[in-house]
This record gives sequence, C-alpha cells and structure tokens, in this order.
Amino acid sequence: MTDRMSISLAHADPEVAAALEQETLRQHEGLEMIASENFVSEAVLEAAGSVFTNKYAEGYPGRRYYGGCEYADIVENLARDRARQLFGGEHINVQPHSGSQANASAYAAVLQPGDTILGLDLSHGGHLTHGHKLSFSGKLYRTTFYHVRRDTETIDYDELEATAEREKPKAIIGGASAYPRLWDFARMRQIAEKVGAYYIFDMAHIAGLVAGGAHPSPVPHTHITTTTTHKTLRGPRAGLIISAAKAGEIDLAREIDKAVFPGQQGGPLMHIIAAKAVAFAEALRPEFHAYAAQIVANAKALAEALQAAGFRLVSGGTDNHLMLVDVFEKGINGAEAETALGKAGITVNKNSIPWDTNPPLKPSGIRIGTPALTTRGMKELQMQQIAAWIAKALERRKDEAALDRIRGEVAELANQFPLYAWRRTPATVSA
Ligand code: DSN
Repeated sequence: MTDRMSISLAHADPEVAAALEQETLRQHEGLEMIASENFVSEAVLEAAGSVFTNKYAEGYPGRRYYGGCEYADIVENLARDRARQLFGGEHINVQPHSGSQANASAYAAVLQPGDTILGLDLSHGGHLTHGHKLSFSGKLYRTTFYHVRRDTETIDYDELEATAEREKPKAIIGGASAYPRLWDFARMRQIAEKVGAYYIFDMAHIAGLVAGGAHPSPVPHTHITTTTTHKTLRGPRAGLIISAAKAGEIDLAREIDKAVFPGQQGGPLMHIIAAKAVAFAEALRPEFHAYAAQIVANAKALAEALQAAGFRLVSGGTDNHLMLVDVFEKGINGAEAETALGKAGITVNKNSIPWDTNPPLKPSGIRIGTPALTTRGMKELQMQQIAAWIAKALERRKDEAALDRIRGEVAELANQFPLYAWRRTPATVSA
C-alpha cells in the first residue's frame, strides 16, 4: 500500500508517462491557436492534481451528504465568493463538471422537456448545447434557431426577434463558439421580455475577457449566465453558473442548485473546484486586465496581418479573441488547412463559416484564437510573424520540406516564450 502510494508516474505507468511527456513537449514547442484552449498556471495545475480528487462532497457547503467535508467547504466557498467578485450575479454554482453540464443544468432549472428554446445555429457559430439535434438540448427541447446576416455576418437581431415572436420560446440562448463580434445583450433581453422567455447567455469563450474588463458583461442582462472556466478565463477544464437569485416567482438559485446536484451530477470534482478557486483569484488580480486586453490586441493584430496577406475574415475582423478565416476563398478547405498548419507546428481547428456550402468535415474555414499565445507573453509583433507563417504554410501546403522548415522556426519562437519552468515531465522509465 505505502509503496504503491509513492511510486512516480514514470515508474508506475511508463506508457502514460511517455504520452504525457510528448504532450508536454507538443505544448511547449508548438503554437497553440485553438481559440478555446489556454495554459493554466502551475498553481492551478497543482490544485487540479491534488488530493481533493479523493474526496466525495455531494451537496453544497454546510449541507453535504458525506463527512469530512470541512476543507471541501472552504475551497468551494472560496470559488463561489471569487466568482461573484469577478462577474457579479446574485447566485453562483461552481459545481458543473463542464460547460455542457452547466447548460444542461441551466435549462433544467427553468424548462420542462418539450419546451421551445431559441439558439444560434451551430453552423453560424453556435454551440451543440444550444439546440443541436445530436445534443441533449436538441433531444429534450423543441429547438429553433437564429442566424447571422448574409451581408455583415453578424447576428441578425431582426430575424431573432421575428423568430421569437413566432415560436414563443421559453428560453433564448445567447453565446457562441465561433463568433468574432460583440453581442447586443440589451436587445436580446428586450426580445426575451417581449415574448416571456428566459434569457440565458453562454459566455464560455469570452468569460476571461469579461473578467478582465476587455469585453462587456452579459451578467447584468441575463437570467442565467453559464460558462466554461478553461478558455479565456484560464482555469481548469470545467463549468460555472451565475444567475439572479429569483426570476419572477421562481427561486432561481434553488432551482439551479437542484438541477446541478442531484439533477445532472453526483459528487462534485473537488480538485477541479479547488483549481477554479485558484484561477478565479488569479483573474481578480490587476495583471489579468492587462492579459485580457492583450488577447484582444493580439487578435486584432493577427486579423489585420492575415487580411493584409489576402485572407477574407468572416465579418471582416474581430472584437474578441478569435477570428474565422475563409480559406476556401483561396481554394483550400478547412481540413487541409488544419493539417498543413499542424505540420508547421501551428494548431488550429477547421470550422464551418456562416452559409457554408461545404460539409462540416471539410468546411470552408479555420478558427484561430490568441488566448494561449498571449498567456505565453506573445504580443503584436509575434502575431505579425505568425500571420506570415500561416500564409506561407497554406500556400506551400503540399511541400513537406517547407512545412518542416516553418515548424523549426515556430519551435524557435516558442522556445523564446517558455511555458512551464519544469518544461518536461520526468524521463520515461523503461520497464
Ligand atoms: N468545444 C468548444 C470550442 O472549441 O469552442 C466549445 O465547447
């Protein structure tokens, strides 16, 4: 027993240790530009890998179904208090294991199966959990969608309003996973009020920008705001719900807590909640404001440099941390672009663009984001260099030697912006 407890990963499981080592190297030597990814601090990593993983704590602070929860209560209360300081809101639930579970709980708190929801179409930048037929949201609820305008590629609020009036949704869902522009939160609330709907906003992508004051906050406008905690917010992989205490006669706080546990989940992941508390404290520091502003400045610089290199960006640019590049205009599909950039050490994802005529696995676009590279300390100058590499890699996408040369240059740049001090996991031990 005691031996088992003290064997390092490299000795206990060389196969997993080797994969971990390779992943660590991949993260260090490449340019991580997936818009929804980031690098947590060592303190967040430590909390996420802590002994809190051993603890059951079903229930909420002060009213648990297990003994021994006194320290679990401390970290959950810290996480709740810090989230409230960051985002406002009268009620906070830090237990959702993920953004999808946060959304499932938010819907369950105020909707019945069969009720109608109105969300942004996935192919126009929305998220699976906003009503897609393959997600719980499209199976449990009757779904209708709004879209972006063909001319501006920005949210068509007139269409949204007309659809809401016609379909009478019980909830209007805002938020996206691939939308580069600001939202009109006030107009959405106004439409929700007009048709008697709840206004739920999923701010997963922009939460860190909101926390850092680089993006307006949906929280004052919504009944419920949900988010993940690992994107721009730079915490562990998990979810969070912020809400008003009441909505009319409904005790929203109680309904949300019930919907999370026992509605959607059993025991909360206390190690992840501890890591959320640490990340929220980091986001409360003044440096996080500078970080959030730099994410946006970097995205603008990258967008301008890509446009100068002849690329068309959906909606003509970005107001946040991401951009959608229409690579099909240059005769490349998003899958080919993702592969070529991957070979060059630049990680992005293929993405549909609004009104895409190509299928989701070979869409017309790629999505690029700046949160992770901004965490490494990169600024506008590096974004210009990266735009040049992107342009070159896409142009020379069939030239393996050229892609390999770019990969070498990318690694050199990455090494100038070190990530974790320990850099590599301990060497793998052969059996
Ligand atoms: N899968 C996430 C993203 O990449 O945007 C959304 O949940």
